[in-house]
Amino acid sequence: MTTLRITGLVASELSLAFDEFGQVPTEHQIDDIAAVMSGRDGQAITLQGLVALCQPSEEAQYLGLHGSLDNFHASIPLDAVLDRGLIQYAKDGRALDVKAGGPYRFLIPDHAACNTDDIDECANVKFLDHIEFTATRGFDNRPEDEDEHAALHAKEHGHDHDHEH
Ligand SMILES: Nc1nc2c(c(=O)[nH]1)N[C@H]1C(S)=C(S)[C@@H](COP(=O)(O)O)O[C@H]1N2
Ligand SMILES: [Mo]
Repeated sequence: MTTLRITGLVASELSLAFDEFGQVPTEHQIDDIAAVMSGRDGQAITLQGLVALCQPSEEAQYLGLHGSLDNFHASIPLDAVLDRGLIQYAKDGRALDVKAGGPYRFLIPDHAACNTDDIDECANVKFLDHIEFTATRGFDNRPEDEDEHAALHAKEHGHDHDHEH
């Protein structure tokens, strides 16, 4: 079973499996992502729910989002996403397929357009397998312009991508 590792400045480092996402209390569950993010569907827990589980320390200011499958990484200010960030773990009640960006995916309702802000669409990290709480900004290889987006999409073989730039 693929797990999501949670490490860094937290009281409890975790390795969460699909079943454990389902067991997160209802108050932190999003049963239909479409209700908060149009055009997306599936099930998620809120970032607040994750924070309740791992209890980051006061020093944790950045969230490192790691997708090791394709070596994609983002590091974003925690404050800016704490009240809206989601971790998608399912679609139609089943584990999220890699074709849909699984096993886990970070999603930010009301994100900015690519490259216009720290909290942009590019930070919706697919193939998420590791979240890291850090004091300072960590490694981030999000594309920085149109050319880098084009190069990234050219590399995407076999993944669903209906995204136009
Ligand atoms: N692992 C991974 N996550 C990724 C990317 C990527 O190349 N690899 N591309 C990012 C970028 S640049 C964008 S704009 C969004 C696109 O998400 P979509 O394909 O669901 O529209 O995914 C982001 N998440
Ligand atoms: Mo992007």
